[in-house]
Amino acid sequence: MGQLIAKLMRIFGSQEHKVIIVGLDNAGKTTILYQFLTNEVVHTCSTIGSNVEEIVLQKTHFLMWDLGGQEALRATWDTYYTNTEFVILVIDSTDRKRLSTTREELYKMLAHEALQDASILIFANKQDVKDSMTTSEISQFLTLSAIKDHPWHIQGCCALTGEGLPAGLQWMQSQATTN
Ligand code: G3D
Ligand code: MG
Repeated sequence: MGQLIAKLMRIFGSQEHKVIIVGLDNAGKTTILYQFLTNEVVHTCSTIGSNVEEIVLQKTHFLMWDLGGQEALRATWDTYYTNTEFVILVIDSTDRKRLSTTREELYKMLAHEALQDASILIFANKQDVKDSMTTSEISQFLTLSAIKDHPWHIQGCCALTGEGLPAGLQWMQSQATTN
């Protein structure tokens, strides 16, 4: 009965999917959140704590938590994991130096019990910048093809123009409706 109700709620689109937006500081997380929300560039300040907004795509409701990415704040990410269905990992594709830190954070999350059922969307952001890393370079560095226990998808994007963001959201929506 509970399952039937859950299914009906999904069909009628009233279920809210919890999403956390993570990534190192300056990756573009807050810019992405507000680009989703308003299709405009919002002036961002460094996020202390979190921003939360509801994004609706064709009756699918996502409650998105944008978490602070500075080192001290990363330690608090796991307090947001309960009931998270989607992790959006935002990467600054120009930041070659810190990609290994991102990889560590990614594998820590994948191993976390509370995220066992979460799907992972990786945004390779700042594709507008010349010489930024391509999605395939990032995929290789992060050895994404080895991730078998979570659905994942990598999408190049530019948060300033919004390019690539709808494709990422569409992937999330397809995951939300098939799960
Ligand atoms: P964060 O929330 O992950 O810490 P922000 O990151 O959203 O605050 O963005 C950090 C900086 O990167 C901002 O610049 C923002 O404008 C810039 N940025 C975000 N996305 C892109 C992108 O796709 N391309 C480029 N070129 N810049 C981007 P400022 O100068 O305000 O600090
Ligand atoms: Mg921020």
